[in-house]
Amino acid sequence: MSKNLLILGGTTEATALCTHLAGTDLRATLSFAGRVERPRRQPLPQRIGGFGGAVGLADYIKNETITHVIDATHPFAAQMSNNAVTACAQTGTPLIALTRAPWEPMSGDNWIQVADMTSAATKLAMLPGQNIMLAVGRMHLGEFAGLDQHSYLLRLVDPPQTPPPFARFHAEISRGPFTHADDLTLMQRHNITVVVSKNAGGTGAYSKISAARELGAQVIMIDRPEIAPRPEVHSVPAVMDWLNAHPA
Ligand code: 3Y8
Ligand code: NAP
Repeated sequence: MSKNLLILGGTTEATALCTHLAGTDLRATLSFAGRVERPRRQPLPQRIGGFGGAVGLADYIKNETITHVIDATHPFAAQMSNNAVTACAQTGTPLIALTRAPWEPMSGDNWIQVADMTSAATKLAMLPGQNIMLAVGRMHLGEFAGLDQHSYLLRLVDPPQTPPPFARFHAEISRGPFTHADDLTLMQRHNITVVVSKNAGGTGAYSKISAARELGAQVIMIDRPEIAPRPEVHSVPAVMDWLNAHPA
């Protein structure tokens, strides 16, 4: 039977994999959650929207005769990744995760590492008024509501449908990947003193971290959530080697 791949996407690495696969004769479908208004066009057939939990994903795998699943989602997309582990175990489908290593603090960095979004908000609550770059996306702004001693620079993929829960904020509407020079200019313009960031890893979001180092700003770095064990690789060639070692 010929291979029929399902790629769980939404990251720079997923885009690189899709671009590579488009140049092969492998059949592949890219899947997005449908979180943003206009996901970046990719050179593969794509589907948008949830599957309906691990059960729905297992049904999709069976109905579409998927032979391999490649989880190239973001390290904070823990629910999707855990569902993929469950559904692939239930259906006996080979699964590989294409991930990127967490960022590590470097000399000159001023990081406070916290376990999760709630702990990041607790840290902010203890600080006197700061100019905060809150670059954790739209879905978690509510966890920082009420900390109005601060002013906020919010970076969002789409314009917010409801006003963000802050007294003083500026919403920067832009999607990455971002560059060091642009983030340095943006953060200087807003006199940023603290950056709140997920430990996303990879290159697409690192620019705010390197810019913070240059500006001497503090970074509240949020550790990744736990994900069930699965085989992981960090590059497109390693995914291709894995596919060659796992015939349909
Ligand atoms: C919908 C699909 C590519 C992929 C690009 C990467 C890099 C740029 C940096 C900051 C941090 C943040 C956020 C971020 C980055 C890449 C990558 C990455 C962070 C798109 C995309 C989708 C999403 C969903 C979106 C979340 C949000 C998170 C913004 C496409 C652009 C903050 C994560 O409005 C919302 O609901 C946004 C939701 C999940 C986190 C959150 O909780 O709000 N990503 N981002 C995917 C889907 O529907 O399945 O349009 O390309 C993809 C990318 N975002 O191909 O070049 O690889 O990480 N995405 C974080 O890391 O903290 C921005 O501003 O510095
Ligand atoms: P999540 O919390 O792990 O997933 C919540 C639900 O969204 C999943 O159970 C699934 O719904 C659906 N879903 C998530 N990713 C999907 C995909 N690629 N294809 C189809 N359905 C998907 O995920 P998230 O953190 O909201 O991330 C959503 C998407 O944005 C992912 O593609 C991720 O790669 C991308 N992204 C996320 C971040 C981040 O910071 N979280 C950053 C950059 C990109 P069902 O249960 O109904 O199947």
